[in-house]
Amino acid sequence: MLRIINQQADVRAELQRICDRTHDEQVLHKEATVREVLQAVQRQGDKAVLHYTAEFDHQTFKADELRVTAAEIDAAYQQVSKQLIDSIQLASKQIEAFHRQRVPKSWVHFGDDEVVLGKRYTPVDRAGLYVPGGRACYPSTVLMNAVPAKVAGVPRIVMVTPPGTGKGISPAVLVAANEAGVREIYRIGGAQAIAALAYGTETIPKVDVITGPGNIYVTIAKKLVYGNVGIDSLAGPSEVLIIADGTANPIHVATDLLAQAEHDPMAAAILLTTDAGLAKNVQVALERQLMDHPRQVDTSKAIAHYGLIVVVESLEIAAQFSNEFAPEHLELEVEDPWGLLPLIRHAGAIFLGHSTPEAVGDYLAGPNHTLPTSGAARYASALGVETFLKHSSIIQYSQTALEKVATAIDTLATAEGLPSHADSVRCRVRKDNSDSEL
Ligand code: HSO
Ligand code: ZN
Repeated sequence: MLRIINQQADVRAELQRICDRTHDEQVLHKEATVREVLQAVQRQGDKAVLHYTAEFDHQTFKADELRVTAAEIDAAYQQVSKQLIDSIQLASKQIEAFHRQRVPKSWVHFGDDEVVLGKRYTPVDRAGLYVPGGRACYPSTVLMNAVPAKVAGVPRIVMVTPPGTGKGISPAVLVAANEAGVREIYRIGGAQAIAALAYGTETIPKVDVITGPGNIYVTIAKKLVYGNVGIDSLAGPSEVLIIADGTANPIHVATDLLAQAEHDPMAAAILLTTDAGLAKNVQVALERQLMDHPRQVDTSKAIAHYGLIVVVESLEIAAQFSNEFAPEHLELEVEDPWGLLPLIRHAGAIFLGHSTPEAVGDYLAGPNHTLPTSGAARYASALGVETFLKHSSIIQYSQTALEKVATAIDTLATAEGLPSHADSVRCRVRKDNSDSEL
C-alpha cells in the first residue's frame, strides 16, 4: 500500500531515507569482488574476460566469438516487428534533433593587443557504451547513449552488453544500436566489461569514456576505473517525484508513479500534493492497477519501500521538499506548471502539465533519459553531447601584450619560488633580446 503522510509528519527524514536507499553495507563487500575482476582483466586481458563471462554469465566463448557479427544484426531485424523498427527510428531521429540543437561550438575572442583567447571542442577518440541485460535491457537506453556520442563526432563507438542466457542479446537492443550507427558490439557484461573498456584487451579496445547504466557491480566498477577513463555518472535506481494540485487526474498520477516503480524494486515514486482528496484517490487507483500488474512483485516492493504520498499545505512547500530531494524526474501536474517552474531548482528532467507523462521523455521527446539520481541533480545534469567532448583552452599573446604583463608574471612567479617561470617571460621581453644572461 502506498503510504500517505502529511506535512506535519517527518517528511524530511522520509525523503532522506528514500534518497539514501542505495547506501547499503553490502557495497563494501561487492567492491572487493569488483577490484579482483578489474585487476585480473588488467593483467590477463581476454583470458580474464572469458573466465568471468563463464563464471558470472555462464557462457563459454573464444575471444574471436565476442564480437557480434553483421549476420546477427541482420537476424535481429527479422526478429522484431516493423512497428518496433519504426518507433526506434522515430525516437532516434528526435533524440538526434534535440542533441544537435546546442552542440558546444569552439570559439575565440580577439582582445586588445592582439590577444586571442578561446576554447576548442574535440570529441574523445573512443567511447564505450554499457548496455545492461536482464530486467533493464532497453533499446531506448542504447539510443540515449549512442546518439549523443555520434552527434559529438566520436570516431569509434564501442558497445558492450551481457551475452544473455539462452536467447542471446535482445534483438531490439541490436536494432537500436544499428539504427544509432554503432557497428562494434561485444557480448560481455558486468565489471569485466567495464574493465575491458577501461584497460583494453587483445580484443576489446581501450576507450576514453564509458557511459551507460548497469547493476551495482557495473556501477562500482565505473567508480573504480574513473581516472583511467572518464565516465558519465553513477546511475542509481530510477526516481520520480510528482507535484500535483487538485486539477490532476488521480488515475494519470497513479500510473506515472507505477511507471517508475516498475523499473526496479528499488525505484522511488513520490507524490507531493496540496489536495488530500487527490492523495486518497491516487492511493486507491494505484492499488487497483497493481492488482493485475504484470511486474507486480518488483513493482509492489518499490511502492511499499520507496513509495510515498505527502499532503502539503502549498505548492511552495512542495517545491521546497522537491528541491531538497533533487529528483531524477519531476512532473508538475498542476494548473499552472510554468508558474511553479521558477521555484524548482534541482531536478534531472522536468515534465510540465497534464499531458506530459515521464514516458514521453523516457522514449522519444528528444532530451536524454540518462539523468542524475539519488540527489545528484543538485550538482549534475543529463547525459549529453558534452559527455563525449572536452575542450582545450586557446591562448595567443603578442609581443606587446606580453610586455604589458611581464612584471605581474615575474612577481607571481617569484612569490611562488619558480624562477624559470619568471625567466620564460623575462627572456622574451628583454630589450636587447639577448639570451646571454640565461
Ligand atoms: N525511466 C528510465 C528510462 C527508461 N524508461 C527506459 C523506459 N525505458 C530512467 O530515466
Ligand atoms: Zn522509465
